[in-house]
Amino acid sequence: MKSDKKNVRPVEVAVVMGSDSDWALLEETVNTLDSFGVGCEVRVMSAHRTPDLAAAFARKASSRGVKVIIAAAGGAAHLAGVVCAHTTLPVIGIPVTSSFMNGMDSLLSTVQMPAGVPVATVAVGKAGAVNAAILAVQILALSRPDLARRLVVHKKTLTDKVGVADARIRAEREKKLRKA
Ligand code: RP5
Repeated sequence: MKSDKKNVRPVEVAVVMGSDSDWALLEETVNTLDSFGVGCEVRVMSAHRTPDLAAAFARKASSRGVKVIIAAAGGAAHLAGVVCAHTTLPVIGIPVTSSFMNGMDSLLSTVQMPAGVPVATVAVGKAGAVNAAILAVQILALSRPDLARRLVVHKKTLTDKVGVADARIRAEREKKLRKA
């Protein structure tokens, strides 16, 4: 498919959000996809305010070369479910933190899909925004050895960070005990 002009990579992941008020969170998703070198497109559309656009976008996504759709919404968070209703592509749902129940409403609206129409729902908030991108990369990596290698490096980075944190906390504790 055509590349985004600012992004020469082919677009393989579509990131859609229910409102531009979700963008601060979704930037985490896009930054994570960028860090893996995965091309994405970013769109604002709503299950409630632009239902025809959301359905048409989902129907055409596969023929445009999109392989995974990430959909984020808050409150009565139906966007991922509506998108999923109109495509056979894998759909990952991000529940956006909301003002009413801190995202519990978004979580349940996104995750409680009926049998046959799965939305792979990630955690509420930043962890979910990052994990949605990583899950999308893991799906793409099934047929992309370069991405599979990047995921191995990513895992090692996580492990190394814990090692550094462990050493720091133990050193601080030993220092405190020596002073006592
Ligand atoms: C949802 O309603 C959006 O995804 C957003 O999280 C929430 C509030 O939207 P705005 O009123 O800020 O546009 O559809």
